[in-house]
Amino acid sequence: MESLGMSVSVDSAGNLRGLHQGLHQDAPRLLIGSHLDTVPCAGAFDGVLGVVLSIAVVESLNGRRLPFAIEIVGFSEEEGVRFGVPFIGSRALIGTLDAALLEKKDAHGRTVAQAIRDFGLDPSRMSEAILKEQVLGYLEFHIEQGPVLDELGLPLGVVEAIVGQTQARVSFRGRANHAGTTPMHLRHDAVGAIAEWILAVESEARATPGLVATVGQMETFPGASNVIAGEARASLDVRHASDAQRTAGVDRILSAAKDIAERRGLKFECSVTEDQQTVACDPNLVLAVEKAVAHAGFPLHRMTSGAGHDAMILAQKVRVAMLFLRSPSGISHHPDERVLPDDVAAAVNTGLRFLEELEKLHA
Ligand code: HGY
Ligand code: MN
Ligand code: MN
Repeated sequence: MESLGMSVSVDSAGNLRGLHQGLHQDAPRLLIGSHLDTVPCAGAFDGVLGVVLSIAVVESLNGRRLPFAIEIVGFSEEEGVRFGVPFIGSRALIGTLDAALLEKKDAHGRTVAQAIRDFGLDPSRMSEAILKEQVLGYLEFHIEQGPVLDELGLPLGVVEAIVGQTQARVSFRGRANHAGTTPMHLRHDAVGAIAEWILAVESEARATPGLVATVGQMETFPGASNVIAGEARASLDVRHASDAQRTAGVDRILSAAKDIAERRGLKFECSVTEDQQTVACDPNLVLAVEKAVAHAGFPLHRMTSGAGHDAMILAQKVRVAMLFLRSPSGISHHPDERVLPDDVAAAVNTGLRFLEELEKLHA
């Protein structure tokens, strides 16, 4: 970004921020970008493609100034893998990265604030990360991460809404005991209970159209092969385009857990770490993205995002829209995640057309 003459900084949340000045000092600004982090054993495109693609869009301006500034943001810690809470970087821009979140601990007991200091940044200056200028909106470039565009044979998708999500941590606590001497009818086996519950999670989701529910992480304690597990902990990720359907699904899944724990003589606990509503993209911004796709010569397809994005958080303060790129074979959060170079070129071209659309509106 510096080689493009952009001023670049890293804010107190670790977000990478590059500014391409507008024609006037106090020009409003357009935000574009995505996140820099990803998940374990991931592919090479979730998040960071959107940041690099944004830089390519600014590069294709060849230094031209517009009636608005362009700020490229590479968000830190969108996935929530380390601290169990997603969207940490983007919360800093809207001023909700609060003291409670800074005290969240990772698996090694290090807090968000300590991780920020370890990175050489100062969490006490977090307020400087908050958006203060007049913002025209935020356009996020991102791979679809699902099969829709690939099955339709389309390079690009225009996102209308991003589905809401519930993230939670659950634990089943029974009684550890000797694996060899404890008869089956005297056991309060935490792994047996959580295994039964995980199957109930899957059958609930299968039975509810549009509901997806995932247990991606699980730990058992004490974790020895000849000890009946006294405790089992797991993550829960539930999503649905309708907030009412999502919360009803979560309620059914959690009451199934309570029934299983009661019947097996265990204690069940749950703490919800994220309850993110479904977010609608701004209709006018979506229209501008659609015009840009059409002017760039590509077919139009509106869609909903099953994946969560920083745009959900920015939407609390500014207008947002997203442009999706096709995910060949619909794979993501996996080393086989791919993009097609022609689709990347289509997205850069569309990004440029989008700037021209905004230029017409703000000349
Ligand atoms: O989990 C998600 O939807 C995104 O990858 N953070
Ligand atoms: Mn992701
Ligand atoms: Mn992502």
